[in-house]
Amino acid sequence: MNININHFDALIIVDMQNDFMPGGALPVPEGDKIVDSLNRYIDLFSQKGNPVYFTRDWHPEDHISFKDFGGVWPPHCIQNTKGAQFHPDLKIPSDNKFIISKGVSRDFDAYSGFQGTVLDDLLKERGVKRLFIGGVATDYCVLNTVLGGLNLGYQVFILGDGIKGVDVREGDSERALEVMKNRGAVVINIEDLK
Ligand code: VGL
Ligand code: ZN
Repeated sequence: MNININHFDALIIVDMQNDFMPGGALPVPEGDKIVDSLNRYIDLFSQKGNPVYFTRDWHPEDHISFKDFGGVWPPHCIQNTKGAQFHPDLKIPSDNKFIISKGVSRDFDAYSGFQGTVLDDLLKERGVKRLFIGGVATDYCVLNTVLGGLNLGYQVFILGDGIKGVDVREGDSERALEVMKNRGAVVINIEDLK
């Protein structure tokens, strides 16, 4: 594939936070292994002046997705904790950067970066048409952010070399990829971008 990055393209990096990395509260196996690859995408987009959005899980300490409050997950990504910070090696650019917090109020959870956020408004304001999405977890927040983008009318590319899944059940990430591709998302690698 040969894709020219144009003015209407945006990069979206999903939930690359300490709690989702090995050693964190809700680790994605090898989640840290995609940092270098994501940094290459971040460099490419920021050099061209294209926007880079970083979504983050940003929960209150009594969030409904936590086991003690009726949910299924251990406590993770609690606002203003180290676990909620981005991986220290991720190259967060100083300009063309936007941080999108989700799952911020106690009674509402969001696996999609579009749910309860202004992401769609920010993208539409800029005239963005195509989204390039990577990060974690393939089978949760990447899946739902990709489907959200497709539903809102964006063309979506998945960073094949920049995603990792949890696989609570074996094969979840593979199945998530099939769902995304069936809905029209296209898997690319860094070599496909010009
Ligand atoms: C996520 C589980 C709970 C994710 C967020 O970012 O994929 N997974 N909260
Ligand atoms: Zn969460």
